Amino acid sequence: MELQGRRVLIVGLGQSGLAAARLCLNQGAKVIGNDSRSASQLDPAAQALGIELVLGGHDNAPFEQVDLVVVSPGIPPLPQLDRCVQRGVEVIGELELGWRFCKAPVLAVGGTNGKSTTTALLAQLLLSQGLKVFAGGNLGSPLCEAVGHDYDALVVEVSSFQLERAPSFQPKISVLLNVTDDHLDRYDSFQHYADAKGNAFVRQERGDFAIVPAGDPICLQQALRGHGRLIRFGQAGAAGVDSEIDYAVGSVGVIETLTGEQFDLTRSALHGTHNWLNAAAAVAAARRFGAAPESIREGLQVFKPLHHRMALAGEIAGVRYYDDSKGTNVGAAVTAVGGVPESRVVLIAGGRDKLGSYAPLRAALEKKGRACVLIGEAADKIAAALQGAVVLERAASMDEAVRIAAKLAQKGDAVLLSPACSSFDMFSGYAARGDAFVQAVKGLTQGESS
Ligand code: UMA
Repeated sequence: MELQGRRVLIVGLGQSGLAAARLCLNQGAKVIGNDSRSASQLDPAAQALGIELVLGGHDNAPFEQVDLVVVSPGIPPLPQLDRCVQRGVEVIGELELGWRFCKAPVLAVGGTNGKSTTTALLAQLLLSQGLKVFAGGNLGSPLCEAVGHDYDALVVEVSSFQLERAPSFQPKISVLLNVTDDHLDRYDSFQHYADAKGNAFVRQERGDFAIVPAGDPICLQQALRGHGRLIRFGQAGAAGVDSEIDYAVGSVGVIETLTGEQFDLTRSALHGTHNWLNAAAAVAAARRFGAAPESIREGLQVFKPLHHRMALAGEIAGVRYYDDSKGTNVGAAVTAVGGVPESRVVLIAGGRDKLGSYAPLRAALEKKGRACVLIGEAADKIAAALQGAVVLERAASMDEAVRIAAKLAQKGDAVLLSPACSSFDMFSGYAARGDAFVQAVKGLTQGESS
């Protein structure tokens, strides 16, 4: 792609927009930045780029007077973008821009839940093989930041938002872990959301690999939109699909069914069935990328889980407190409730609603819930869905939620922050929300010792 002298409009000047703008500047483009924020609210790094800025909204940006528009993943489907497409102005996402300039093969990891852990684990498995690896995408560093570096492999967490405008994206390996309700505030149907995720398969050719869970028709339907070779992972002994499984999760870890190679997970930091399935997907991807079994075994041993994903925040009076602030949708919260080793859970949930159904959470809490403390904008909607299933309480802050949860929990229980919602009504992001939870748990410890 030639950008020298071309006019490029970057929409959204957060992490993705900044990385895209820098890449375009390095390629000799004339870059214009646009953001709904005002100058005082904008990331100072955007001002430091020295590009023309159109701020405070999208109405005055020169959408149709440029050669290329690059949108950040968080930008909703603005009418201006449709008009650009109608008039022949190319509109692409930051992921697509990065892809066009990257030279190393891409391994993409998508799914509603588990994709960050799987991305980080897969990167570790390839690092243990001695490769120079970029790990990023939705995980944190935009793909555009990988351009110009001498990587052997680019392991990229891909979100549905990033895949919406990625028409030539062709990962060598594409993993889709699962698709459950999420982001229905952005998509008009579940199918549209699933289709966005499946865009990571569409351009794959015969030499590429499409890795999906065995017995999952939604993921399979997406994988079959491309021509990548199908590889399936799943629970050993799963009724009806056992014969399809290439990477099986057994009682001690992952087995490569074709060769009988075993990968022990019992001494790894990966806990819970869902994490073992994520590990099976990562092992499958690493093996298809040529990693040796010994490197994978070493990688599994040294891997450290990410923050805010079922991280133990403390144990007080026989109650364990888990921070799963990254549980930003109902499916994640359901998995977390089912995955905690304790038999009873006091769940802290709520935040900004994403318009999905909370019914699956009710079913999970009927089995294992002691109580649920609700926070944020979605509290009423969640309360309506959970009424009668467990004891319900409300809290106005994370501190208050943790104090109430501590009172409701009994010895041997878990208190779990897995909100099933995004955090933006009360926090700057899921990390800030998780940090607030950890601080509140620390506050309990101090209260106890004083
Ligand atoms: N903005 C506008 N107009 C709008 C909305 C936003 O101008 O209508 C501006 C904001 O003022 C801000 C900028 O856009 O200045 C933010 O852009 P962005 O929302 O795309 O966020 P980035 O900072 O670029 O971060 C993005 C991802 N964010 C989203 O997809 C919402 C990050 O994923 C990702 O880590 C980062 O790129 C690097 O690749 C976060 C996320 O929440 C973790 N992802 C969702 C998820 O995991 O569920 C998809």
